[in-house]
Amino acid sequence: MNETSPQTLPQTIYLKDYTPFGWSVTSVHLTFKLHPTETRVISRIAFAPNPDAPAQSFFLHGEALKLISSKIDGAPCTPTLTPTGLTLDVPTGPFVFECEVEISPETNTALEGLYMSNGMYCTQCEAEGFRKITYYPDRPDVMGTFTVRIEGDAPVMLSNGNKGALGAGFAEWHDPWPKPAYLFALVAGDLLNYSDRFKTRSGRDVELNIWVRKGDEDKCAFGMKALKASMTWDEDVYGREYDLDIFNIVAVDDFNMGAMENKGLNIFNSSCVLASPETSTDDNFERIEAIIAHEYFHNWTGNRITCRDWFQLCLKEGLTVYRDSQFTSDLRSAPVKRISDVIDLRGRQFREDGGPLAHPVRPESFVEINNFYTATVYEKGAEVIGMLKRLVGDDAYYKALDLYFTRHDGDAATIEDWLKVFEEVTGRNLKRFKRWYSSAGTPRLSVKEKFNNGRYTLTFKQETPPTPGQPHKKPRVIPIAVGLLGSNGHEVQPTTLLEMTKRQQSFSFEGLAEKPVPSILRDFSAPVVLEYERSNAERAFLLAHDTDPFNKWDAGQALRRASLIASVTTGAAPDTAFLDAATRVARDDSLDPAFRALVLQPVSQDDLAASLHAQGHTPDPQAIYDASETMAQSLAQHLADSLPRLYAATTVDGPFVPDAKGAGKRALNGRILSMLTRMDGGAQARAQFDTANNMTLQSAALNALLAQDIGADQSAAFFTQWQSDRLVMDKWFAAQVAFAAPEKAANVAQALTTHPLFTVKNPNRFRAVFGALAMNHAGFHHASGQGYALLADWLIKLDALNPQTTARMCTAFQTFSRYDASRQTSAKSALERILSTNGLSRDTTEMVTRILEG
Ligand code: B3K
Ligand code: ZN
Repeated sequence: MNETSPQTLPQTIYLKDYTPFGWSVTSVHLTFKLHPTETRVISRIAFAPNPDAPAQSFFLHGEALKLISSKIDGAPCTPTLTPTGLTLDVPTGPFVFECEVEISPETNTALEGLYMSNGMYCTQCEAEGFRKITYYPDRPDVMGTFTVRIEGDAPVMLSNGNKGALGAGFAEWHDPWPKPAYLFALVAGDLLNYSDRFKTRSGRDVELNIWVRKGDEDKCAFGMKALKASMTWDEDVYGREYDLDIFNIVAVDDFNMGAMENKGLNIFNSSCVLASPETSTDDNFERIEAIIAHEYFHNWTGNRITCRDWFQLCLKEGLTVYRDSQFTSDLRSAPVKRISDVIDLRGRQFREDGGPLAHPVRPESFVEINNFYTATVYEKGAEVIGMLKRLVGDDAYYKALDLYFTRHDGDAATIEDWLKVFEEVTGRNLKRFKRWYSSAGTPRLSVKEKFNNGRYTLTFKQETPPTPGQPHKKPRVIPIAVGLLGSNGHEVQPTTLLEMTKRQQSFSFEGLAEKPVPSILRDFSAPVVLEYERSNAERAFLLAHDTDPFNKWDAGQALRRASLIASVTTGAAPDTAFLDAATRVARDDSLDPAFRALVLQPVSQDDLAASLHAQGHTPDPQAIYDASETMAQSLAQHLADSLPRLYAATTVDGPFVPDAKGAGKRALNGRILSMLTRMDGGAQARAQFDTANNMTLQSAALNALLAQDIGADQSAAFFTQWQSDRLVMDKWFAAQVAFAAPEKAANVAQALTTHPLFTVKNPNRFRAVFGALAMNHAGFHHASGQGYALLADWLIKLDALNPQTTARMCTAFQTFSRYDASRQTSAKSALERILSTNGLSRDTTEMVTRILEG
């Protein structure tokens, strides 16, 4: 299923080359005659010349299609076929193009286009999968109204829009909203529905369904609740209502990503919708709620207003991530959500921005667009919107959004359109701000302070290191939220927003009685690396007193990080300033348990490697691992006396409720239990494992034991208990690799690939093993080079089946040049081995080339 033959050089597509399509699509009729290997797709598409487009020849995308017949205005025609589509002479006025093609869903292992998963037909068209279904102008700026007829023997046959005629062996669907082909979807199979209804605020009665395989019906209630909460929230906060009579969600086991926002027919990776207390952790519940919201919110930000071209991807993704994070903050805890988002941003986006794969939030070129569904487009894209909202204020933000929705409803829009509504509503010039969209790399913000006669001055300097193709960076607009604390811990200056626009800029505060302690970048007001060298005493002070929860947490992180870096570079013992401060937080019952859990959470070893690298060291993954272990052990010892009491206090009475309150307590349970396990030889964890009545507590116990290499019995018991539940089995595969000691990780992963339940064809299972290996920092980067070699072996195997997931997993290698010469040599040879594979996909070729060329 490779997309490129080795002879064809992958072509680069540029933003600057955008030209509108020469025709518009007025209507699309599709008939599917379903068959596992010989599905027939009959299309009737009405085209009209587009007066705004330059003259061009008529071209329709199409890949891996067997053309059976084609007609123009009812008369047979003979298009010229190429590997990427067809060209044809067409009449000058409007015309109807009809064709019949044959495709083979069963052999489609790439999971793009129409494919099969456990006997069920299913589609994934974003970004460019529709061209594997039929010939079509497969680009987001071409929108048409679709009418679909599905013929087959499946009991349930679904497509976008509202229901049409339904009879023996067929189902029809009509979507009244014009849409690009990437939002097309079809599902057919033996499915059951969990249903409900929702009344929109203007009175539309909407049928809601979650479609699942038999046996999964009891895992839909939470997803349905999340869907209804999302529908209400979007009405309340953004004034956006649902616009069809039915909203369908389908769970599918084989899926390349989390979920897809097809109009009226969202398709979900089953791991992102199915939930039950026995099989899902609190993290799973929160993620499911957020993804359901995210896909639902796309109905307006993505579907009603779509993107002109794929370079504008952040227009829908950044905004929709921003909206789903607001939703989670409103439903759960805003500080906890902010802290978790920043952990994720630093872990994934900063890592991308600082390496060979760095690219702007709006990239200017690509080879394979699927390679640009990245943390930068999504998460940094969302941060840019957060900054904009901070700069213009809440009122102007919602006014601008209202204008955006009215002005661009039905459009395929651009970032320029988006910024223009803000300029019009606020009268601001956003030219400089726009650099956030065009310039890659994470700005480093350094700070100097001065205190003189009651005047306190902060001088900031911004510097963005070069990124591939962008050696020089212009200064950006950076919103810096600052508060000041007095020596007694009281706030002497509440949060103020400073707007930095220059390379270097000073801001002063007058009338202060003493030199304050600054709390800078509150709520993480901009996605930058703050370089402010403070004393550990000041950090401990902020951890104790800062009124901003994010900075309070970050002060603890900074303390822990400084101590770990000192251990790695000088062999210093864990810093007592950190141990004392963390102990105080852990014991402070007035603090939210979720917050305490976050303070006690270890610093990511990959982040430490990045910090060491930024400071000019060559990070040694084993030394980082050892220092992290020593730190965890010391903290457990420091807290030893309190651990039993703290552990007991994490008990949640009554039935499991996956809300923020219970989840916070259980998160703290996990942290305390992992410390206890270091002190009691695992007694408490074994007891918890045996009595747990929910997956959060059960997996916390298993993980704590596995981390100390004393979990073999529980792992076996877990397997016996859950072997028939595929989603829980993914946890089992992942945990063994994630918690393996560095020297064992690759062997454990390798052994798991011979397990009867391992399959390279299911992305969830593949990611469970190899995603976990890539996340085991010291294991993946082990000096033996085994981690690199093993991942390369399996990426080569996977690429022949599924290029998209392969390319994505290549990102594990993106940091290889941080490490020593011998590791670099092993990583390079693994990458070169991938690259020299015969028939390697365009997706993987692009990724590996970019990583190697850095
Ligand atoms: N828009 C989809 C992602 C499509 C990825 C294509 N490789 C899901 C989402 O962001 O909601
Ligand atoms: Zn999205």
